[in-house]
Amino acid sequence: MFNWFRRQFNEKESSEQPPQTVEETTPVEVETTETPQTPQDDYLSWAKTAYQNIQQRKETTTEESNQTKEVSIELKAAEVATQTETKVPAWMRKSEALDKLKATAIETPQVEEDKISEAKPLSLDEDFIWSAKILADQGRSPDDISQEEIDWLKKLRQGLGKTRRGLINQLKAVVGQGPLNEDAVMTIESLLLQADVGIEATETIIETLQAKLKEEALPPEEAIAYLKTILQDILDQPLQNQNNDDFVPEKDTFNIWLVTGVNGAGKTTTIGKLAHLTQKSGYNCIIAAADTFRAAAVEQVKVWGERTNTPVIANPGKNTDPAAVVYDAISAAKSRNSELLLVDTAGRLQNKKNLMDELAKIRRIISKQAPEAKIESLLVLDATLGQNGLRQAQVFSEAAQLSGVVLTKLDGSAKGGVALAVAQQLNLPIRFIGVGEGIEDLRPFSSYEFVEALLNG
Ligand SMILES: Nc1nc2c(ncn2[C@@H]2O[C@H](COP(=O)(O)OP(=O)(O)O)[C@@H](O)[C@H]2O)c(=O)[nH]1
Ligand SMILES: [Mg+2]
Repeated sequence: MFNWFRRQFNEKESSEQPPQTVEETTPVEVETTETPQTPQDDYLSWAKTAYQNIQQRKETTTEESNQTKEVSIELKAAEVATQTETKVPAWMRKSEALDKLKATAIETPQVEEDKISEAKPLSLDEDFIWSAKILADQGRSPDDISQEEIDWLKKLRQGLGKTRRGLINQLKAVVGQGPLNEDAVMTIESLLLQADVGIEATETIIETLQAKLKEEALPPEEAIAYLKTILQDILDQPLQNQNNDDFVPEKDTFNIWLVTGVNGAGKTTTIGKLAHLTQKSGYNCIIAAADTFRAAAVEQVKVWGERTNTPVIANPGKNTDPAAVVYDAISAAKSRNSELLLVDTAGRLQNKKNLMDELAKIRRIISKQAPEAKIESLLVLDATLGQNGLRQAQVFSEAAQLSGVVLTKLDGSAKGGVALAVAQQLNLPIRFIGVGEGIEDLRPFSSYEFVEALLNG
């Protein structure tokens, strides 16, 4: 099982594998050739090895592949049989062969169809190689890469396409021209502001870049590499005041994640995607439907609960107290030994004071009912709103003691630069990003991958 929070396969599972299959899943070794390889060759062979290992893992873990093997063994046996039956009259052999053909013709395509619907086709294409390079550069080994990681990086790259095409490509062109004159600085400034990077982060970027380029003339490639490190530093800066670098639900602890944000930001969708991600990463999860302000909100959470096979605690009554729902959810979580409770909250109340009071009340209930719990409070921000979203964020940061941000809808936005504004202006780390409405379209945030997808897509 691939643990998305730790970005590795869960250890428990690998040790549980019977020894016979271990032999089969032994990672493919990179072929060592005596001639020195160029970095491109290295990446390509890394990608090929990762590709082969993913294929191999798929074959050894899916039941379908066992069926295929059986069928192919049968087919071979049938072939042998026809070969040995040479003494049988020609007309008989023909019909027998036809029967066999019919039998296998029905069987084989079925297996293939199953396989296709079960797993997405994987091909060693440009997307795969790009994603593989990103993983290789982070020191990952080609034998513990999951296909999902490749799929995700592909999505991330596509999701950031609008921002990249609109602005970042031009930025690359300017930065890549050598020392920055005043014109260049102005161009960079306006490009960053258009991508909603925000004034503060834009200033930091330009100052740092200029200082470096005054020190030494960097060739275009290196100037861009340097720009990438500046962006990554800005994104990572808020992590310095956090003790949870990777946002991982702690094992053997009761984790409670409060999900806040204005209406339509994507809270409920994020909760659904998070429930899916935590379940499939090996955690036991439960949801509290504490947005009781709108009746439809509870129904929406329930749909996600069904989709992800996650229990949802809700109160069917009208205008019920959200804190009471959270109270019930904590009891339910404890009796089920849940490791993670996700709390959906209302995005809009009669006024700002009500909203803040309600969030404060929920937090009080949590502290009282689950003092041992590790509480995190996530603010969901719609990237398409750019800087406007940040202003709303201020209200929540006062009320909810935020520990991080979920940036949604990057796929529909040319304002992907807002990630940098979040880090710089709110001083909050981005914990997850959403690049689509689908269940797989949300993953933990990686500043490295984000910047690569933004500048090197
Ligand atoms: N394109 C895109 N749409 C999203 C994303 N996240 C959420 N949405 C959509 O945004 C809309 C509002 O989401 P919802 O979860 O109901 O927001 P809430 O009011 O904060 O709970 C829905 O139509 C979602 O499908 C995303 O990452 N990309
Ligand atoms: Mg909602």
